[in-house]
Amino acid sequence: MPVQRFEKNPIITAGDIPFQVNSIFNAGAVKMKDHYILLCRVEMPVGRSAFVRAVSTDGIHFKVDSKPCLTPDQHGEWSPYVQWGIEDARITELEGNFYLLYTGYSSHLPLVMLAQTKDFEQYNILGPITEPSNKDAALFPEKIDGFYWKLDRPAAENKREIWISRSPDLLHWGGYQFLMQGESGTWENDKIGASSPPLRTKEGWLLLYHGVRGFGISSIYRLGVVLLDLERPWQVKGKSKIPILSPEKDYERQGDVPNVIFSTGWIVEDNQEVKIYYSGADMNVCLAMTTIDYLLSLCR
Ligand code: BMA
Repeated sequence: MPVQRFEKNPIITAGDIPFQVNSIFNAGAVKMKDHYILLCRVEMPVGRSAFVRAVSTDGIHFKVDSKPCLTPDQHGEWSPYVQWGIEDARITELEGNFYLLYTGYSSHLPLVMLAQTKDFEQYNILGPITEPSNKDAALFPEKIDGFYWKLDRPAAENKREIWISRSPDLLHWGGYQFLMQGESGTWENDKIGASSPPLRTKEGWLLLYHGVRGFGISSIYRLGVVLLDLERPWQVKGKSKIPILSPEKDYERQGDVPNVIFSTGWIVEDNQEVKIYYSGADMNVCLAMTTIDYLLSLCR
């Protein structure tokens, strides 16, 4: 099934939040027992972000908690690295825990933070797992060849590529390898980054990523899909030739950052139905549906 927007998008906007925010967007997504959990970024009136939880029984109608569940203030010794906000959590269920990889933003520039939770109420903040400048990090949901693996997007000079690295314990990382870069002169010309955490399929690890093309003062953010080898996740097996989702609707074209489709979470059911949670124009949470078979067909 080609990617289809939910007809009543957006599913969450600032008006649904029981406290004052500028915007709500870029939600990490996971299914916990029978509940769909979104960990959404809320930009507070001061212009710095925190996370709020939203819960649903059908994956479409979400109730947002009455206050943020994770804020920069809770970061103790790591506070200097999140002073300007925490952004864009990507959630991976791994060995009975949920891990959040998110951006810590401060005068030191963005870096990747790691936290662990079992219930989305208590969070164990484990600290930075990259130096700045780095963001768009996502953890694989299982060990491969005895190691944990993550994707991220270090920024060096004008390079904005996805890299992969491994760790024995989730805290110490090494074995850095280049994974992929945007194709010049196309929709992903300027930069790319991992969107939603890798999913195991029979043909390989399936990953959503975003590609950006800049036009002077503005940029367009779109989504693509890529397939990585199951045993050698540093090898790209195939990727979509064209974007799977591009800004078209008013709620994707108009907002704080126009012409942005950005995703940090998806949920798969029965190994087939895919719910992609994404945001339009950095202003809302939207839903699009597709299937694993369709996404795999784009990568062959
Ligand atoms: C990226 C991140 C996202 C944001 C996107 C579009 O660099 O900062 O949080 O949604 O840009 O503005």
